[in-house]
Formats: sequence, structure tokens, C-alpha cells
Amino acid sequence: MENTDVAQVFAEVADLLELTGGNAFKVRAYRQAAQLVELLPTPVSELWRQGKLTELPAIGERLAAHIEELLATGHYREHDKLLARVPPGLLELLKVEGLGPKTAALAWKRLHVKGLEDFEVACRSGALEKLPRMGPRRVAALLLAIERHRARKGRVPLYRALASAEAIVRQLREVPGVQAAEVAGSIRRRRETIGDLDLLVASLEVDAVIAAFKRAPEVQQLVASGPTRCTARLKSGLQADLRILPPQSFGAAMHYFTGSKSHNIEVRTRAMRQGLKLSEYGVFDREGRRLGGATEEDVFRLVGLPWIPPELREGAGEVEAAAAGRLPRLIEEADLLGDLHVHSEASSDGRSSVEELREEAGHLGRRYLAITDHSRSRPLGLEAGPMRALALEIHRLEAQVRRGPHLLTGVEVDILGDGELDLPLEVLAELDCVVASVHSHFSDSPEKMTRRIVRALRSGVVDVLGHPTGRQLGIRDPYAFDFQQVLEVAREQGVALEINATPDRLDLDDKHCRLAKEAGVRLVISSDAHHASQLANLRYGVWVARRGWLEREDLLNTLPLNQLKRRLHAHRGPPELHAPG
Ligand code: DGT
Ligand code: CA
Ligand code: CA
Ligand code: ZN
Repeated sequence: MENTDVAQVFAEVADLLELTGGNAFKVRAYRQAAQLVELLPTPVSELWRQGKLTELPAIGERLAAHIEELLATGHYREHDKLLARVPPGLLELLKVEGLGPKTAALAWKRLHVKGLEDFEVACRSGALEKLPRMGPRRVAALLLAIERHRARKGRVPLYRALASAEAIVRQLREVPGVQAAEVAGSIRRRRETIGDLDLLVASLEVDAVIAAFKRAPEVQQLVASGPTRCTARLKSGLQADLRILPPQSFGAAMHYFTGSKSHNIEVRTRAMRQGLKLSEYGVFDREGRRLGGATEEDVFRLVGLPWIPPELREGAGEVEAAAAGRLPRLIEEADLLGDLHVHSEASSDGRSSVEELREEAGHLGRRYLAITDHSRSRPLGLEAGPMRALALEIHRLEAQVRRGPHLLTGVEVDILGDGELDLPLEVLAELDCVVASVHSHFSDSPEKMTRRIVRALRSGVVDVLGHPTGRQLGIRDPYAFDFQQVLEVAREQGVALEINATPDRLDLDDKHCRLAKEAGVRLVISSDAHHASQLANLRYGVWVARRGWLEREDLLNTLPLNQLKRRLHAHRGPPELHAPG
């Protein structure tokens, strides 16, 4: 049991006591103990073993006995007793800003409110308004706070956390005495969704760093602070943990707080087997002598490992692979030579012209670009005639305008309800790059969805399966189908699977990427840009690919144009489908 767990139990006991009208002194004692334990640099379990618990301020004999009970049994009877008296949903209610135990208890006793949903109903029905000390303005404020609470509760997609984390870190680097400031945690590992921000600073001037953090425009208020760390609520509703370390510990802390937890446990176990002690402060020998820890490279070197890229640190075999010298050479953004899924204003909902897209892609260093507008079943999608006309226009631009990346003709064609494609095969066969995607009937049974996709892949004209699972982060779950079977058919047909880099799609995800690689299926990273400014989103897809252990050879859009073209045409079905021109 870690300090944060003990602190959480105590904080919850304080809440429960308040909800049940417990003694105010007792409530305060538990809250103080919770804060103290949370910020304690040493594990309470260690202090307990040394019999030093009561030496802490705010911990008397009784609290010490409670901590002991908690550590020894993993439970604490008074906590359990209180929990049994209160509807579990009431505790969540307390996390809403401006909603304290008094209000929650009142709503519970008078209106039988048992949780957030009930409470919201009581707000909207006018029932809450009539209670003492309420009124319409207070209720309106509570409704807004409930909304913010909901937004906060879930994890947010990476792109919503990354920019503010980087902005704060940039400001902290300007503070006198700061030697380094970096983002750690799940953001550094580029997880697709983020719980909270973890920021690390190397400095001996703790107060100056905390003061600057507090002043940062992204920060709303500090919610906790201790001798070398603090936690803030950001204006976005997210929380940020800031830790300040002496420079000699910075690398060890970067490693520890980048995580993941399961990666850390594996590396620490390995260190222990070698007679070393690894912590967020450094690497030490049996006698407690510091061997290193100023850089992450130190940490890995001292435990006999090469540096492991953060995207791999999920405890999913990376430590073993590193030890065996078999880490993948992960794909980098610069390896991507082109983008094979881009929408233009020629159709669909694209808002940039082909020329604008080409120009921006050129700025980003891409060498080729496939214009893949929607087929006729989509709103504003193209019928066969206009699709051919667009392809001709692209050929013309490609031939006449030599500036910028090469243009490829293409389409994002719908996979219809029965697995047929939304345009005639001979039209599709004329195009350089055919992306086929499911945009409808998401609730088909897994069997039917699998049949639809398989049939589309066997059409002989499909090059890429677009956003293969259809998920949208926080909006729509993936549709259900037999992914393994689709992988088999994709390999047999030479169809590539897309990593759609739209930041709230990221579809395929990292786990699917790894499965695809193992199955010998190639992938492409595509922006699915609907505006020139979105072409840069490719980097989100690169991070997914890296988390999925992908290397340059696993991707199609790392090939130079002539090889890519050969590859796109080679796998296509019966030759009679290849219309001339
Ligand atoms: P998140 O915030 O849920 O998106 O995910 P993380 O990975 O950022 O997790 P967080 O913020 O709770 O902690 C940051 C890192 O600190 C985590 O990746 C590993 C390290 N860490 C946190 N708690 C523990 C722990 O109990 N044991 C170990 N070994 N490491 C931990
Ligand atoms: Ca975190
Ligand atoms: Ca954290
Ligand atoms: Zn699509």
C-alpha cells in the first residue's frame, strides 16, 4: 500500500464523516493526516516498520493505530462501516466543484439523492432550489460545475493535453536556476488518452519554480503543495503534477515518472537482481552509494540496458527485447514520404483546394500526396463522372505544375452495407490509391461486419482499409468484427491497413498495429486531412505506430514514389480490371 492509497482512505473517511454528521474535530484530523501522508517523501510503511509513525506531526496514537491497521490488513474497519451507511454515488458528488458535504447531505436526506444523476435531476426539476441556502443562481452554478466535472473525469485525448504540457514546460525553463524541465507520464509515452499531466523540473530553487508554475496562464489554481512538488488544476479541467528535483536525480525521476508503472516494476526488479537499488532519486549500490541518475541514459546503462524509447515503456516485452538487443528501430516522422488519405474541396467536406494541399504538404517535406475524396453515398461525395474528372484534373496538375510533392489520384470509397464498393470497379481501378472505409451500419453484427470488410478487401481494387475500426475517442466505440480474419485477408490480398492520424480517431490503435505487424500486414499512416492545416496531424499517427513497435519497413508510405506505385498496382486483382489510361 502506497502513501497515496493511505491518504485516499483518510480523505474518504473525512468525507464520509461529514456526510453522516460526524464530529468536526475528527473530520479535520483525518483531512490533515491525509494531506500529510500524501506529500510524505518516505513510504509510511517504512516509518511504521521503524516505529516512527507518531513522530509525524498530525499523527497521534489513534491515527497511527489506524494506519497500522490499514497497512497490516489492507482495510480499515471504521472506513468500511461508514461506507456501508452512505450511498456510494454521494462520494462522487463531492468531487463537483462548489458542492460540499453539507449540500450533498441535505440533498440526500431531503430529496433522497444518491448520486450525480439524481443530483442533476434535482437541480433541473427545481427541487434543489427550494432547500435552505440554495436559490436559482447557486443551482445554475452547480449545473455548470457538474458539466466540468464530467469533462474532467474521463481521460482526454492526447492532443488536448500535449500543447498545454509543452507550454508550461517552456515557461518553467525560463525560471532562473532551472537546469531542465520536461514532460513525463503518459504524455511522454504518447498514450492515446491522458489522465493527468506529469511535469519535472531540475532545480534547487523550489519556491521560484512553484511560483512560476502558479503564474502560468494554463494554471487555474494549486490544489496541493509540498516541499518539492505540487498539483494544480488547469483551466482545461485537467490536473498537473509538478515535481522539482535536484539535477543529480533528474534522469532517475524522468525514468520513474515517465512510467508506465508496469515498466518501472520490471526495470526495478532487474536492478534488484543485480544488487542495485533504483528509485526516483537515482541508482544506488548495496551500501547506498550513488552510482548515477542525472540522466535517463545513466539509469538504463547501470541496469545493463540500452535506452528504451518512452512509447515502448508499457511493460509489454520491451525490457526483455532491450536486454536481448532486439529493440525495434522505431519509425520516425521523417521516414514518411507521403500521405495517402487527403480530402479536397473538389468533393466531400474538404475545405482546401488541391493546390493548397500540395503546397502545405511540400512545406511539411512530403514527396507525394493522394487526393482521396469521398464516393457518392457520402453527403457531397462524387459520382463516377466527377470522380474521373477530378482524376484528370490531378493528372493535368501533376504534368503541368512541377512544384511541390507528386500528386496521386485516389478515392475514399464507402464499403456499403453488403460489402460492395460505392463506385464501379472499373472507375476505382483507374485510380492510383483506393482507400475503402466503413461509414455506415456501425451496429451490424460482428459476423456481418467481418463479411462486409472481407468482401471489400477481396474486390481486387482496394489498396488501403481506412480507419479500420471506426472508433472516435470519447465519442464512438470501435465496431465489432473479427480483426484476425481481416488481417489474414488483408495479407492474402496485399491490402494495407490505415493508421488514421486524426487526433480523435487514432485508428488503428497501438495494439492493433502490433498484431498487424505480427501477421505480416503492411500499414500506412494517413492524415485524413480535410484542410491543409491538418496535414501535420501525421505525427499523431507516428506516435501510435511507435507504440505499436512499427519500423520503417512495416509501412507503405515510407517507400519512394516509384516503389510505392509499383507496389500499389502489383497487388491489384484480375488484369481485366485495369482500364487503360
Ligand atoms: P495517466 O496519468 O493515467 O494518463 O497515466 P500516467 O502513466 O501518467 O500515470 P500517473 O500520472 O499516475 O503516474 C506517472 C508515472 O509515475 C507512472 O507512469 C509511473 C509512475 N508511478 C506512479 N505511481 C506508481 C507506483 O505506484 N509504482 C511505480 N513503480 N510507479 C508509479
Ligand atoms: Ca499522468
Ligand atoms: Ca500524475
Ligand atoms: Zn472516412
